[in-house]
Amino acid sequence: MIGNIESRIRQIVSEKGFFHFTLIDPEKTDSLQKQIVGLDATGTDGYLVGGSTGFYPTQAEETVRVIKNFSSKPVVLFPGGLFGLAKNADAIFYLTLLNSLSPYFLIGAQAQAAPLIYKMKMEAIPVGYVVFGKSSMVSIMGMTQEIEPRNYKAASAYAMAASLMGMHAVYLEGGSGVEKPLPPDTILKVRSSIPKDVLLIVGGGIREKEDARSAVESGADIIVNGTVVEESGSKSLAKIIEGCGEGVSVKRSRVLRGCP
Ligand code: 1GP
Repeated sequence: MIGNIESRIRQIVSEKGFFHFTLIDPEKTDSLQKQIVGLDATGTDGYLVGGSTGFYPTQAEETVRVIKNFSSKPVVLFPGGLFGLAKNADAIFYLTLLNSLSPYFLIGAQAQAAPLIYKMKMEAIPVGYVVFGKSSMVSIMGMTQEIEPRNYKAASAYAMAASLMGMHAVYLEGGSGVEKPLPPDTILKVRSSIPKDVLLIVGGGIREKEDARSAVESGADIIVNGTVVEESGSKSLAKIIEGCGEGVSVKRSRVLRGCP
C-alpha cells in the first residue's frame, strides 16, 4: 500500500523528474530554525531526520518539531536504530540494511520497532538499504559486507532482491561524508536491473552540482544531501538542486528510448 507521503514523493518525481531530501542529523542541530528557513528556500523537497550513531530519544522528536515549525515539506525518519523514532514525523523509511551481516539490522530492529510504528499510526515506506564501502559510520555500525562502489553486479542483486520482496524503494548509500559519490555507472546499472516503479534513492558524498546531475542522469529518483549542508550551508545546496534539475532531460530521454 502506498501512503500519502510516498504518493506525494512519487508525484514530485514524475512531475519534476527528481525529489530532493535534506538530511538533518539530530546530533548536529545548532541554529536549526535559521537553517531550515534557508534550506527551504533552496528548493529541497523534504527532510530526512536521522543518523547512524545514537542520540537521546527526545532529540529526534525535537528536531522534527523545529523543522515542522518552519517548513511545510514532508519530514521522514531515517533511523539508525530505535533511538531514531519520533511520533511527530510524517513517515518513516522502514529500512532493511540488505548487505548487513547482522540479523539485527536485517529483521531485529524492524521487529522491535513495528509495534511502535503501528501504535503511532505512522506511514512506513519499505526501503532496501544498500551500503557501499567499509569505512563510513553506517557500514561500521550496520556491520555490512563490503560492496565496492564499482561492483554494480552485487548492488544490482541486492536491489533486485529488494524489489522481489516488495520494497517500494532502493537506497544506494555511498556513506555520509565520503570523499567521492557513487560512480554514475553503478547507479545506471542498478536502475536498469529493477522495475521503474521502484524508487531509486542515492546519497553519500554528493558535494558538487555535477555529482547530482550525473546521479539523476543515471536514473536516481531521489537525491539525499547531509554533509554539504553541514559544511557549507544552503548556497551549496541550491547549486546541487540545480544540478539535479539539469540531469532530468537525459534521464527522461533514456526512458523514452526504452533504455534503462
Ligand atoms: C547519508 O546518504 C546520506 O546517509 C547523505 O550523505 O552526508 O555525504 O550528503 P552525505
